Amino acid sequence: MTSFEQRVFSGIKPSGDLHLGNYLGAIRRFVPLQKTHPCIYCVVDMHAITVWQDPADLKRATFEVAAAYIAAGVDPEKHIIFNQSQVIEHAELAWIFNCVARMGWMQRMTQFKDKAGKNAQNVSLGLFAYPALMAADILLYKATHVPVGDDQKQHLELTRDIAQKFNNDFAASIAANGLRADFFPLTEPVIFGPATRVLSLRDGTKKMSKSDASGMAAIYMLDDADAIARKIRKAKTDPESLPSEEAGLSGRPEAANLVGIYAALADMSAEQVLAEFGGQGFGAFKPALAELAVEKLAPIATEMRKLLDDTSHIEAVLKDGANRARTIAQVTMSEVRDVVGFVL
Ligand code: AQP
Repeated sequence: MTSFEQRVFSGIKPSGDLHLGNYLGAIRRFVPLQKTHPCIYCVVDMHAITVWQDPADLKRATFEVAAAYIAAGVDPEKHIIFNQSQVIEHAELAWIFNCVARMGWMQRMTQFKDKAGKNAQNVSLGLFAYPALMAADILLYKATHVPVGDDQKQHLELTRDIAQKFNNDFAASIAANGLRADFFPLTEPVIFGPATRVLSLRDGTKKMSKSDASGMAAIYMLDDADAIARKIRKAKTDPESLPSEEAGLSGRPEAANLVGIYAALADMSAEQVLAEFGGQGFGAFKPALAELAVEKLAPIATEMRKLLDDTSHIEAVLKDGANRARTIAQVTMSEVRDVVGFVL
């Protein structure tokens, strides 16, 4: 069987202010993949509305995510940046996947359980169906690789299950239409290195998140140098000094989190960071981390602010990206309609 053309897809929800977790877990990884793969980076606005979004905030956040992609170094001419709702085929394929995915699979999704909490009867149906839409986002482009943070691992596994079940259920029709038997690829997550799961600065049991009520829990991509330094200074830690080896971080989630952030920002391993800072207390480590975070984030924030001051460039990028994404999506959907048996 011939291999699939290698293609990267990933997306971020415009559901609040972007933070260091979004940057280190996802956006930062988007950039080097451009050298080796055609890449499609989406602002997943249809995912954002699975929880209430004020319409004006949704527009502002959509521009912010697109600005972050561009400012971090994604090239919108060589690759594709667009917002999901402009390519309606995402919704169409998601519906078909709602009919392929099983209730039991969806009920196992830990992110739904976390987000719904005790309120499961009162959240939107969209929040429950979210992973089927995510599978559609990826498979519409037959993407082979998806760079994401660790929290998305289970959704990627579900995407593979949906692809496999679609390929099996419709095997005869796929063959009758002269299409390759493995119609949808089994997509690989790209999750490696430090900071694949950045934790809240206030609570080492929770991930850093846009929807955290405390502004001190996250470093936002648009925070200024003072805010970054203040949040790192006040980050929850323990009284011990840093160990010289990674094993010494076990059972110390807050310390491990700060070391992981330093390692990711400096392009080092956690071992290398500890070789430098082992034996030192947080009084010495936190200012070094703050300085590094400002050095790495400030140029991106400056470029984002410039792009957001006049959104006409971003709007043109999103429109052009949507046109190019739609061209690929329409080919897949026309095959899918044939395979499913819809009369054209
Ligand atoms: N804390 C994190 N550490 C590492 N990676 C993270 N990502 C999110 N939080 C962290 C990665 O960022 C990408 C985009 O995520 P998303 O916006 O689509 O959804 P999310 O994971 O639910 O992000 P948030 O920030 O927690 O948003 P809210 O609070 O609105 O739900 C993904 O690749 C994700 O792994």
